[in-house]
Amino acid sequence: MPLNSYHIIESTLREGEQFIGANFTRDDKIRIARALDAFGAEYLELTSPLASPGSMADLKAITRLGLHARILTHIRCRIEDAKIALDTGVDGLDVVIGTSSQLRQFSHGMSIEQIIELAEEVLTWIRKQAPDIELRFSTEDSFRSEEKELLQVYLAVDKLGVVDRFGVADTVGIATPTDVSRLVGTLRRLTTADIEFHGHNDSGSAIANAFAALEAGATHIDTTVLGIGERNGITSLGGFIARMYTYDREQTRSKYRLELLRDIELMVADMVGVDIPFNNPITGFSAFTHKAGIHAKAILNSPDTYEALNPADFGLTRYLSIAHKLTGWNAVKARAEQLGLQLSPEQIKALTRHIKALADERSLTLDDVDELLYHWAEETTDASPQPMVA
Ligand code: HCA
Ligand code: CU
Repeated sequence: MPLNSYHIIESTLREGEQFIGANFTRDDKIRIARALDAFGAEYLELTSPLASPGSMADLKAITRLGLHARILTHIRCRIEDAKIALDTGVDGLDVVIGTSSQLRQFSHGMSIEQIIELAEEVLTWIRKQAPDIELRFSTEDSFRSEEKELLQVYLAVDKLGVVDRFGVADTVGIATPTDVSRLVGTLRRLTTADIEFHGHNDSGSAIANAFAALEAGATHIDTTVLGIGERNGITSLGGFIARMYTYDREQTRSKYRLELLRDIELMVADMVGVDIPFNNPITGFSAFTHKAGIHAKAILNSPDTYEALNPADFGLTRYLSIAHKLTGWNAVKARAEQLGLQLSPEQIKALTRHIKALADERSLTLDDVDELLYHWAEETTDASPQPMVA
């Protein structure tokens, strides 16, 4: 099924600031904002100006950078918050209020009726003050809220005709793709505004859930670089991009500057004191390495046999690992060619057997294999080269 055209709401400067290791300076925030803008993120969401005086000053500074991306800030459903946020020069407000029984009981203490009343008052007030501002209304912990009550809230707000977008949030990361599909699909049928999905990754489903949201009619997806956020974070920008690229390569390549992804991740990882995970989509260190001989052979013939993503599109290169017992002679031959060495097919096959036998005894490095290749190539004039002990 064709997906709606969608937009990324990049929240590294809001949700990402809630990551335990994050303490962005003004300069950090400006570098992140510029990098994400260059990447092509359509929106940047920033921490509420009410969080601290520095947050307010940073927000104002970023609205003045003249970026392509629209600048949003995230506020509680309160007129006082909206008043202050509107003075910062942002393009849009993301208004949120908790609707689950947990949040109603332990956070703000309001009933559904009171939530509806407040939302109506605040959203109408904002729209009156700022007819052109982009206005989003979201419920926090949407997936642990009673569906009936949740719909009461969204339908009441939809009737006002003042919001551009509804948000749904899997605040504690428990939704399945089917849950997301159902809720987003229901909102799609019953309401008229765009739909944004914000999904936490506590059970590892954040990327799949974001995709399910798009399939069900969502138009905006929240991401952060490396998925950083509260606890273990939300849908990661890179993971989401990998998901969308494998769904529609050409569209993804034309929407975003994919070759910038790795540097953006390295920059943010450095700022928040983490490494890029080894199994990260696209940029994890093993994402484009191939090991088994069977894989290596096919990759040498045609990389897309075992690569759904072309590393070159991300400014990356693939790596064939050959120094191990699962190696194959095609891979060893390719390495010999890379080194400019002349070895007969028989020699390559014999050397491959030798590498496997050695690897059964101890772990090998590429240098070990290269040394063997050079040694065998030197002996190439001899009738029977003697295996060197590496
Ligand atoms: C939080 C709030 C939020 C808000 C999401 C949104 C969440 O708990 O810090 O406004 O769409 O996960 O519910 O990040
Ligand atoms: Cu969140």
